[in-house]
Amino acid sequence: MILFSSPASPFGRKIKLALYATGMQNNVDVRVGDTGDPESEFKKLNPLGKLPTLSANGMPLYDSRVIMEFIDSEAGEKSPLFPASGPKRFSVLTKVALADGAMDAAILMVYEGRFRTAEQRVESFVDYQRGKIERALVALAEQTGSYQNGATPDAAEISLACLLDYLDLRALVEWREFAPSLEAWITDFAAHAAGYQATLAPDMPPAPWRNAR
Ligand SMILES: N[C@@H](CCC(=O)N[C@@H](CS)C(=O)NCC(=O)O)C(=O)O
Repeated sequence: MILFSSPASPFGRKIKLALYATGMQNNVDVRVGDTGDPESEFKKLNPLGKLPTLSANGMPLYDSRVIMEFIDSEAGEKSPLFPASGPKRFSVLTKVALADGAMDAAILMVYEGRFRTAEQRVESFVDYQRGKIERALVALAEQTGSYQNGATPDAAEISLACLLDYLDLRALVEWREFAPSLEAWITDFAAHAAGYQATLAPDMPPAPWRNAR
């Protein structure tokens, strides 16, 4: 299997952490996809040109939620990613949608700076996206208890960790203001979730739970 991602992609990191959580991290060849290059190999697999994209024995899979489902099904009954059925399953799926939606808003804030000049910047658009992130953080903190030390993370916990670290990487929103309880949570997550340090983006700002790189 080939995973196209990029070192800073929070959605790509979800997949990397899911591979660790299921013990499948060595089954995948991770390659860098360049979203800015029209000729980048992964765009032949994913016409949307988005990362992550997985080639599973030739079958293209995207987006990150579909790939998470694929990893879950490959891992079989022992997969920690999604409860099999019932309210617990839909609770995890909805938390994933919430954290992923905040990451989408964060990416749009980054792209506002990347694709528009300073004169073209639309502040109301940036504020609109920031509002989504801030509300999501409050809700995620309300919904998230302590991380179960030693337990492998589920898909919702993986998305939440990727969101918090991406907000720090791009310095988009000071999440500790809106979700102070998540600082203890991510400290526990970082200490116990396999692959946490190995999958951090380069150039992450320091935090007590991150090893210096
Ligand atoms: N809903 C998608 C979002 C993926 C996404 O936005 N990825 C970013 C990189 S982190 C990307 O590929 N951006 C390029 C683009 O939007 O064209 C998923 O869950 O995989």
